[in-house]
Amino acid sequence: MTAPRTILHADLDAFYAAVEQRDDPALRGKPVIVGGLGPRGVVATASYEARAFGVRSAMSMARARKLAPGAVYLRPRMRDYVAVSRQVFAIFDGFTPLVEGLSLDEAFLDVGGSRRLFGDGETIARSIRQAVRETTGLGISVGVASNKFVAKVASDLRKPDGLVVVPPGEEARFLAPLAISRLWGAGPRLVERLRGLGLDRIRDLQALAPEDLRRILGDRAGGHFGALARGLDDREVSNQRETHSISRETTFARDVCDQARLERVLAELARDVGRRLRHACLRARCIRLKLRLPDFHTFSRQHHPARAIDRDADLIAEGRALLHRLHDEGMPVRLIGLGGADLVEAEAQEQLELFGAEAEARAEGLQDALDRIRARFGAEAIRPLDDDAPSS
Ligand code: TTP
Ligand code: MG
Repeated sequence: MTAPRTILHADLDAFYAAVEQRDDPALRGKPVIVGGLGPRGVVATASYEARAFGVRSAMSMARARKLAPGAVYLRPRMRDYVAVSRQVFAIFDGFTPLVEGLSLDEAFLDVGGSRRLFGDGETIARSIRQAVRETTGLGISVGVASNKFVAKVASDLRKPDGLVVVPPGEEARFLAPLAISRLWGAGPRLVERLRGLGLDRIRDLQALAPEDLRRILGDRAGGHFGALARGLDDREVSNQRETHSISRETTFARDVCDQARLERVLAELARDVGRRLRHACLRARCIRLKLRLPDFHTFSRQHHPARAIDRDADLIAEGRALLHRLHDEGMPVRLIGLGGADLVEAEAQEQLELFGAEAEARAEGLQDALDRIRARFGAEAIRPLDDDAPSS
């Protein structure tokens, strides 16, 4: 047996709002809500004081104003948040080369190789929390575990300013009392369905034989949730910044001829590619579409948009245009794939300021919100693409 890994998940507390409170002492201890202030604005985040009123990320500003009329409302200052994010990632980088950034304020770190230099997982977590506090003045919650999933649940459990360590071997016991919605990929529909069967806590899934869970959820989802419920997850921490292309493809159970359906699947793929690009703070200068026919002949076409892109809508539009160049209605397709290549660092904020348009800022904010919703509820993380169910 190989030695257990040591994985940290670190996530700043109420990130944008915390920066605002740090920079304006008058805001400390007060409900602060950061987001789009226009008529269709969305909450990016709320300080923990504002969360007490029920305000949450991705909620409409209109609703937030009803819940917390006395709160301080601010628009995001992305340039400052990006600067803080760089400081925090520089701290992470000081402890291990294996840092996988998930967004500006959140990363997985594999610190297994750092023990001789910096101590065990808990020691490193404490050092990181202290360094972040000293360097940026912000609180960061950290989970320490033998894998990514358990580390992520752990970092979230005692927020804000939490440190939760799950020793190797304790994963299942740690997860047992928690809600099934904590399982990566468990969306509201799945949670409802399981609740209908009297399954509410992770321990209820642990108590089922793996075959029974597969019978209930199907092979793929059953296997996935059965493993997660037991605290098993072998995904590796990968430094995504080294990626040269990001792509997704899917093979259909039965060949698909219908172009409308291909477009729908392509949109799902584009959204996934977009989410991964944005998480890695990258944009694609080249978009590639791949089609494989039933006889395994494989074709691809690529296009260089006028500027590097990372937004779902842009990726979908590029993918569609390529599909129309490559596919005639009625032509059977076995596999479809979409990828972004020729990747460049996003520097989204500089761009934002250059373009200066508020619409742009709002589009970015909304996109971020969508990513977060998916990251949390991740329905499509488990929805089989070849079933092609429309997302709503
Ligand atoms: P999160 O880490 O999800 O949230 P948070 O740091 O504000 O609060 P906590 O981690 O303590 O729960 O997201 C980090 C930042 O990303 C957040 O400060 C603002 C931005 N964001 C959005 O713009 N839209 C969203 O829907 C979410 C969830 C976050
Ligand atoms: Mg956070």
